[in-house]
Amino acid sequence: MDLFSKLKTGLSKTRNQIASIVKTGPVNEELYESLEEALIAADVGLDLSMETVDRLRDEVKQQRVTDMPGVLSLLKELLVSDLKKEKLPEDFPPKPWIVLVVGVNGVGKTTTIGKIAHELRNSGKKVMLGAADTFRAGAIEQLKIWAQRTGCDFVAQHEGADAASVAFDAIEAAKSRDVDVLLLDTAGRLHNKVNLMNELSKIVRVIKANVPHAPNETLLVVDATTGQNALKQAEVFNSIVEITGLIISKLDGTAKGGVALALTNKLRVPVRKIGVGEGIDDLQDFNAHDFVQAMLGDS
Ligand SMILES: Nc1nc2c(ncn2[C@@H]2O[C@H](COP(=O)(O)OP(=O)(O)O)[C@@H](O)[C@H]2O)c(=O)[nH]1
Ligand SMILES: [Mg+2]
Repeated sequence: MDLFSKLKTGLSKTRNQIASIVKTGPVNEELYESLEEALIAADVGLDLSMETVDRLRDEVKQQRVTDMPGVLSLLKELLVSDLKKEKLPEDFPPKPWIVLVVGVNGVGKTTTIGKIAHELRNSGKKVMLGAADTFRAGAIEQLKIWAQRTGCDFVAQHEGADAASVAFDAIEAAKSRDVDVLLLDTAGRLHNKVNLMNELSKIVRVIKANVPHAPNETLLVVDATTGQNALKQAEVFNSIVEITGLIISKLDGTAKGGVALALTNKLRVPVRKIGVGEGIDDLQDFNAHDFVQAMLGDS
């Protein structure tokens, strides 16, 4: 199955719901209510769903659209433009480019790092993985396997080591080995917010002190299957580190995609990538147009 098909499978529930609404008849208040319900059910969030449908209603009036396909294509345009609220990444950053990857345990950080490393290696970059999730030995080992699989340099200490000290080692090594991109894995123990905050802030301090232009990206990974819970996670992490981009993982395992809209709206940062499986190639660039198409379908 190609990647876009996987994404489409993940978003099929939302699409089917939209399709059945579209079949139900005339453009009237009931239609708007159904669309609002569908967006809420797709995890777009209550406020944003209402606001989106309000804007849709205005657009429909203004453009004098009277048919259902016209309404749907206006909705798609609105959603695509909402998903493009992006700050563009720096294209040619000075080396090493440091990407800090954060998120709650189990959302797919380490796997995503492996997939990104694979992409970067394919584009000819020299990549290093730093194991700043020192909480479990298993986490270090897991990242090491990804490093071997993708042909990346790897820097780690032992289980329980100071995460910021691992970051420091990795930065030093990245500089001396002329690495293009250093990807730093971190632990995400949300149940202990003070520890999490101390650990992540310290890592960021160490990065900034040693590479003034970094971190170039701080990516928050969220698991799409957690739905609106992802918003709470985003809020917590964004209060600790400045999130610059989002990765939505496990979109192959969910019927809902609206969380992408909800998160972009909340943090005002773009979705950079989406995860659509556990394999090395199961990472897609986020394309707002394709995403909305997969969510709403052709109906
Ligand atoms: N189906 C699916 N599984 C994923 C995806 N990304 C990660 N996983 C799985 O989620 C689990 C936790 O991933 P891991 O990278 O260890 O999460 P971490 O604790 O945040 O580092 C693993 O079993 C991964 O294979 C994805 O996009 N789709
Ligand atoms: Mg991990």
